[in-house]
Amino acid sequence: SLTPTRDDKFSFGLWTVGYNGADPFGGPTRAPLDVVHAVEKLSELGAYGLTFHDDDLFAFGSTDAERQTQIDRLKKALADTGLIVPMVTTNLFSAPVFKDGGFTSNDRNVRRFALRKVLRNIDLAAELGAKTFVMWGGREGAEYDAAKDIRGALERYREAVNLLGDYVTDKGYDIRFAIEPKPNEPRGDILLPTLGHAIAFIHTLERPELVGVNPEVGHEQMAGLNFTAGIAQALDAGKLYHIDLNGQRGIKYDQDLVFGHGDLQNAFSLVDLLENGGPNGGPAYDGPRHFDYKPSRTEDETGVWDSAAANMRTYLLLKERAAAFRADPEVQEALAASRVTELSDTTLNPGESYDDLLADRSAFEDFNADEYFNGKGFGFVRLQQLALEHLLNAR
Ligand code: GLT
Ligand code: MN
Ligand code: MN
Ligand code: MN
Repeated sequence: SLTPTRDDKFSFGLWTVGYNGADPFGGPTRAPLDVVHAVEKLSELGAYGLTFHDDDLFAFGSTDAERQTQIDRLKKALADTGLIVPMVTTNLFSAPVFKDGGFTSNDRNVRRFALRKVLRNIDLAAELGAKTFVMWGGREGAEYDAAKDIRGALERYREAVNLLGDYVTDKGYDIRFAIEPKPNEPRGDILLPTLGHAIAFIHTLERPELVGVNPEVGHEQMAGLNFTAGIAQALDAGKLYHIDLNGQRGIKYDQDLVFGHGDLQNAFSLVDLLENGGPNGGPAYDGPRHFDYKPSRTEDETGVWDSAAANMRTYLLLKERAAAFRADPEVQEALAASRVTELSDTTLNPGESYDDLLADRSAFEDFNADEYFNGKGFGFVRLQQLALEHLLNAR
């Protein structure tokens, strides 16, 4: 069905539908969005979750009473609608104090303040039942090579994440962390610029099992990378803890378009992977389908809700098309003809050793590499055209 339900696990950042249209060249084009209204509308549209930064819910510098009022208003709206908070994150980038970063600012006092801000927000995340805590370090980086000791910054990043791991463990919180990579913007170069960098970093932590990644479609594509391929590697590493879905058109500033409004073919292969890419053809990922997009500043409030609905509808359309793609006997035949399925056969036989391989003359001495395929192609283009035709609903 193309009507979103709670079972689809669609979630939205409060900062997404709440984006007021301000950009580096112009001010807001929309009025602020109240959290209670956001919860009501998202629930009505069929989402199951709302996510937020501390500063989205209560302004930076709020008094304890102001903060509590907003938390109570959110809790009531959640209770009234049944929406949940699957993920929470902390804003370590908007306030001027974070201009050189939070966990990795050159200024030690800023780093200590950043940690306190995050610890406080982890308590709130636990209180609201969030299972994932995202860390997007947009200000962790530099414009100038001499300005940042990158190895020192990585040590401080590690110190911070290790401390957070100790904290949730000691408190008994059922929370895992997800690092969100981005290559640049707002910093000239951001630390942990791609999901590959982040996964390598995670393996240096004291509690790597508590930390995964939250890759965003547009962020990997800003680096010219194939998002679906990156997600496959994150799944291979067991590190896909959360995902930010949106659209991006090529290597340029972070567009945060509606999911599918960028590279549609890659969005199709992504949904196919998430929904049908498990070992037995089932879902490869069962977490929230989280939309991190920005309703364009040309839109009014109607456009905000239209675009929120568009994200979910596009996901469901792609899910439908991907299922049809997998079910098409001609696709199955083409996959076999292209030897795609053969890649799941191990290269050595069970029990075969390198000695056995070295003794196998058919693998080398008698293997005529020039003649082996006899000019035969793999047929990948035909396969891709079948995918495209399913995507276009032409089959
Ligand atoms: C910010 C960023 C997003 C991150 C959010 C989480 S904040 O909007 O551009 O990609 O996911 O901190
Ligand atoms: Mn983005
Ligand atoms: Mn963004
Ligand atoms: Mn994001």
